[in-house]
Amino acid sequence: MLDPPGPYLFLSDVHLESPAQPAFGWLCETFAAARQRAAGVYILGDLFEAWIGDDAPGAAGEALIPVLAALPAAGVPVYFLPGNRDFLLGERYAVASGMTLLGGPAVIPIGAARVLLLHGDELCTGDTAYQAFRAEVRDPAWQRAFLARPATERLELARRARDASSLATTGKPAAIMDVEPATVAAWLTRHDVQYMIHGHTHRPALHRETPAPGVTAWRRVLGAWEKPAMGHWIRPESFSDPQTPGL
Ligand code: LP5
Ligand code: MN
Repeated sequence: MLDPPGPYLFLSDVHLESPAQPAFGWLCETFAAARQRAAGVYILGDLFEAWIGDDAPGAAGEALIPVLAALPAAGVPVYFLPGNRDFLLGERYAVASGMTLLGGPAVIPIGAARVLLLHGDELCTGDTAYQAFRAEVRDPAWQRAFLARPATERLELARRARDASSLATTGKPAAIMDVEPATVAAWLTRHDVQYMIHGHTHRPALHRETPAPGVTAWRRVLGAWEKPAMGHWIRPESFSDPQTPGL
């Protein structure tokens, strides 16, 4: 008889910028475990602290290529969807590292369930200043113009954007930087899913949602890798019991 499929690994918000940072080592250990037993690895954005283009992956981006590529080489597919820090990660880096780009929010089947995956920033619609910034930098024309600049300039712009963001976020109420309940409900309903997994807010939790009267759904929020972390593992068979959230 065939072995049941192994668990899926979900992670986000590692915020890599140097191979010397502790999170780089934790990620290598996690991927070594995933190589042995995962059915698939899903990276839900902000793998990197700031991605300015595939031509300038930086020390962490370079060092991670063989670590990522070892997974598909062992038969474990790796999927990446973009965060607000690494939305410029493209096909060239994906090919070098063996990752499959999802491009944005995606619905995947796990066992008997349909699960909506997203970074989570798109759910923070109360943060209108951020949503305006997001709309600008996700515009293909803006991205072409940005990527045409020399890497040194892009690095400086990213540094200034990070500084501006740090300043802006210290002045924002915490509730504004969390997901908007009505937006969560709208996404669950639009994609007709009972399960959602995202990161971004750095507030790990499992939430029971009620997208419509009498309808229950589950929202798993992944944590950031600020302390030793192994990602979030899900066994596909955990969805078979209707009494458990699976996530
Ligand atoms: O990232 P984090 O956790 O600090 O805060 C996010 C939102 N901020 C961002 C901005 C990124 O941190 C910037 C780094 C991007 C790296 C990619 C490089 C390529 C792009 C270069 C761009 C020029 O995503 C923050 C949210 C918070 O999450 C919670 O959800 O609140 O949003 C903001 O802080 C946005 C501000 O409110 C408004 C815009 C400030 C940025 C202005 C850019 C200035 C550019 C300077 C160059 C002239
Ligand atoms: Mn984020």
